[in-house]
Amino acid sequence: MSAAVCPGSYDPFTLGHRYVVERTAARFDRVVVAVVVNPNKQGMFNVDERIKLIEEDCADLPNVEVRSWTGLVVDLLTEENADTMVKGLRSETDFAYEIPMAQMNRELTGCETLFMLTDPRFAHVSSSLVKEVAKLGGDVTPYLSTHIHTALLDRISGTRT
Ligand code: COD
Repeated sequence: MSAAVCPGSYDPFTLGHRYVVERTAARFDRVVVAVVVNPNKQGMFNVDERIKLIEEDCADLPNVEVRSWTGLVVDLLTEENADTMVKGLRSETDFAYEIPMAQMNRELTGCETLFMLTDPRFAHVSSSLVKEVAKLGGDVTPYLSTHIHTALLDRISGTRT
């Protein structure tokens, strides 16, 4: 059984992330979407909230599961019996950032990193840019599922505590 891990901060999960997960789910028997905890970074959504939002987003993908992880991502792959990590690529900047990590990860455990090119509609989309635009009153509906868009606006307006 083939298995892949899609790690990320997912604060929040965007349609760019969804595009990568959906395409990965079409190519692997099992996909683990891992919300990687960064103890030094306070997100807009806590880890449990992110997991719930992603689970709702991926409810139509039966071979996708969502969990949290703290530590080296390659150790998660070992725990999940997965030999492939999938990362989304938007630009050469992403690629340059990912190359040393992919090489280091392969040296650490032999884990393979597969790069999935994003759809041009999402090549400029990041969680941080979406949050910034939304905070300043811009329209981010093209980049988020409806329930995540609602959660984001509620959080910004303070109606979601
Ligand atoms: N379209 C397609 N892909 C996208 C888009 C988009 N619009 N936006 C983001 N992505 C990709 C990113 O390139 C990334 O692959 C993934 O989706 C997650 O994105 P983010 O923004 O949620 O998460 P990041 O970029 O903050 O990454 C968090 C990670 C935990 C994945 C990263 O920090 C990491 O790999 N850490 C490794 C920890 C570790 O094991 N360290 C040792 C390495 S050698």
